[in-house]
Amino acid sequence: MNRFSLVLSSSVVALASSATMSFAGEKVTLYCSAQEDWCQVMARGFEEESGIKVNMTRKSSGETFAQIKAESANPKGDVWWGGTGDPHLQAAEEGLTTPYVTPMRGELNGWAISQAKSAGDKTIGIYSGALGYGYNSELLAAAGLAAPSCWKDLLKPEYKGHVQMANPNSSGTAYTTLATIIQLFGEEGGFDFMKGLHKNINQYTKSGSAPIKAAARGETTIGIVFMHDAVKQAVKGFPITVVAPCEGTGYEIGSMSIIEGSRNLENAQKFYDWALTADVQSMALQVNAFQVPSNMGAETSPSAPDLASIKLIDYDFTLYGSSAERKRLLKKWDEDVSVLPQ
Ligand code: S7P
Repeated sequence: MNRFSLVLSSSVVALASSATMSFAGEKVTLYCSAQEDWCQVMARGFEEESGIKVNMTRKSSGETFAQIKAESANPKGDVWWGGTGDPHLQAAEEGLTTPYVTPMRGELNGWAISQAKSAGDKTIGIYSGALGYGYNSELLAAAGLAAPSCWKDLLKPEYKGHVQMANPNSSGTAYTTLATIIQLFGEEGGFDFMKGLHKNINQYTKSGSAPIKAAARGETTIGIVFMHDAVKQAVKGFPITVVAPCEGTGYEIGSMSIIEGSRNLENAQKFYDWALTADVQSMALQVNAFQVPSNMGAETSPSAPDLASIKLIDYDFTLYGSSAERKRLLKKWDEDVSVLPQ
C-alpha cells in the first residue's frame, strides 16, 4: 500500500467508524459556491459517508463572501466550499475564516498549498480552471458573425448585444474576468476594455456560469465564463465552441475555508479533510465538472481543458485577492462602467 492509499484508507476508516457511532443530531452547515449539481453531490456524499447531516446553501462566490461578512457577529455557516479563490483570500484577510492544517496536504498540488500559505492556512485550493469564453456556433453563423478568438474581438461593434457576462460584485467568475483584463492590458487599458465591452453586453447575470447556460439555450451568442463551464455545455451536446483567448488569460484557484466562529468546528474539519481526498474530488466527473482537481491522485477527464496548452498569465492572487484591491476595483467598475449607457 503506498503512502497515498494509506492516508486515504485511514481517513475513510475514521469516517466510516464515525458513521457507525450514529451521529443523531450531528450537522454541518455548508456554503457552496460551485455549480448546484456538484454542491448536491458533495452534500449528499458527505452525509452518506459520515452520517453527519449537511445543510447546504448554494450561492455565487461574491454573494457568499457578502453573506459570511454580514453574519460575522453571529456566524451561521461552518464551511465554505468552492468558488473562486479571490473572495476566500479576502475573507481570510478580514478574519472571517479560521486556520486549519489538514492531514491531506501531502496529496495536494503545490498551487493548492500556496493558496493556503498565502492566507495563513485560512483557505486551501480545491481545484483550478482557466477563464475564457464560449459561443453558440449556430447563433453566430445565423447572425453572420466571424468567430472570435481573442479578448479584443469581443469589443467589435458587430457583437453589440451578443455578449453576456456576470456582475463582478456577485460573481467570482466575473471578478476574475475584471482582474484578468487589468493584468493583461493595465489598469487604464483594462477599464477602457471593460467600458468597450459594456457596449456589447446584453445582460450582467448574478451567477458566473449563467452566460454559457444562456448561450447553450440560444439566449445569447457569447458567454464569458471559465472554460470548464463552457466545456460542460458542449459535452451535454449544445453547439458551444470553447475559446482560450489569444492574448492569454487568467485562472482561478477554487478554494475552501472554515468559517470563523463555526458552531460545528469538528464536523467542518471532517468535511474539509474528506473534500480533499482523491475519491471525493473524482466525484466531480459525475456532474461534468471539468476543473483540475487539487488532489494529485484524483481523476481528470480527457474533455477537461488542458491548462498546460493554454497561455496563462501569472495571476497575482495576493493583490487581486486582497480586501483593499477587490473593494477598490468593484467600486470603480460600479462607478465607471456599469452606469454607462449602452
Ligand atoms: O463550478 C463552476 C465554477 O465556475 O463556479 C465557481 C464560480 O465562482 C461560482 O460561480 P460565480 O462566478 O457566480 O461565483 C467557480 O469557482 C467554478 O469553477
